[in-house]
Amino acid sequence: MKVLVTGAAGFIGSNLVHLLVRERPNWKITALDLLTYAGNLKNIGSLLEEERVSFARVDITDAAAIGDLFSREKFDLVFHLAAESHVDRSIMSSLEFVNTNVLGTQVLLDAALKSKVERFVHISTDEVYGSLGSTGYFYETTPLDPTSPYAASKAASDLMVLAFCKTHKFNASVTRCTNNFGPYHFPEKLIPLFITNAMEGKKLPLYGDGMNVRSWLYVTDHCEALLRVAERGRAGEVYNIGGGADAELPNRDVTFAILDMLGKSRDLIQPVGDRPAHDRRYAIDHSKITQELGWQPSTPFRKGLETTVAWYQSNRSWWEEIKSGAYRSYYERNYANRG
Ligand code: NAD
Ligand code: TDX
Repeated sequence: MKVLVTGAAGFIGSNLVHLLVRERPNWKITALDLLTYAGNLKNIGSLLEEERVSFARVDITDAAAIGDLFSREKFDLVFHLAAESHVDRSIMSSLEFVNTNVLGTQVLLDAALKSKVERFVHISTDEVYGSLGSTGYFYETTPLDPTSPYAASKAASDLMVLAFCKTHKFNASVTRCTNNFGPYHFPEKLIPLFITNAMEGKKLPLYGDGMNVRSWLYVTDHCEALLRVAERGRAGEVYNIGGGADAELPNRDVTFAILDMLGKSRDLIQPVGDRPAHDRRYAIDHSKITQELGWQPSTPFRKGLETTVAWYQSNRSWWEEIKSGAYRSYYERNYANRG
């Protein structure tokens, strides 16, 4: 089985490659990534020593390079994770989001169709559904109502995949997952940013009133779900993937949990100006994937958070290198005008 993982040096992509190497010993894996600011070859470095894992530095918007790769390798299965993924960056500038997330997906679909890829899994997000009030859930049938340029670009790419399923009888599924956390998470996102800032004794910039709710899923649980969808999911179907009831939490409570685990004072919390159009609450109904494919989240939120905190404690050089590099100028710009 020849498998392509796009975005393989990013957070979820690298965790997926680790899982596939562990759980599917006969698969030959091509890990593709452009290595943007968010991609880090160290995330999969040890795996590249295996003969059955190779790395390709390719831009998914480069139709010629993608076309060559697909016709040479004849992949059986594609997991498509490559994306611009950070909402705050999409608010500052959205062109790269449309390029990578929309055009890049279309380029992959064309190449996959032409080279007769048997199965394609498009990794999307619950953010395409927009924002919930204090009750209710997102279902696969919930209308798309994205509020950020990031979410809009993901929604567009989802629709392109589903259109290929209808028009070309292409064998793809779309997954929509809630917020992930775990090892190799780039420290611009809430959980890794707050863990590492707290470890450094820096302030934790909590947006707005801190009561926006996210549903958290430990990244390995997400990757297990993706494997099930790849092997047993149905063509043209959307599968929601989400955390357990214990994992639906306001940002303030997640922040308290991080500070408590690190033995740090709550005085480190700094309320700052809100994110524009900040979605109030995400909550996923994942009963479809549970009923059809037997998947459900298995890592309780607190246990996953303890593992994550421990990972950042024992991999200090991994995130210190990131935080001391080019990422610093983004950090200064994003938090400069929030008061
Ligand atoms: P990430 O930003 O950590 O990783 C994205 C990877 O894509 C990076 O390694 C980057 O170098 C690569 N990439 C970017 N542009 C590229 C291009 N033009 N060509 C090739 N590679 C390129 O993101 P993540 O958090 O790992 O998210 C992966 C996927 O999962 C995304 O599609 C995202 O929308 C989706 N998702 C993420 C979450 C979450 O909580 N992180 C939740 C649901 C869905
Ligand atoms: O400094 C911060 N302060 C803060 O209060 C940051 C970075 C975030 N927040 C809040 C905003 C959100 O309510 O924390 C919550 C989580 O924010 P992010 O980590 O930026 O994630 P979110 O915007 O929810 O999107 C994430 O989940 C869905 C991923 O980044 C997306 O790629 C995924 O699709």
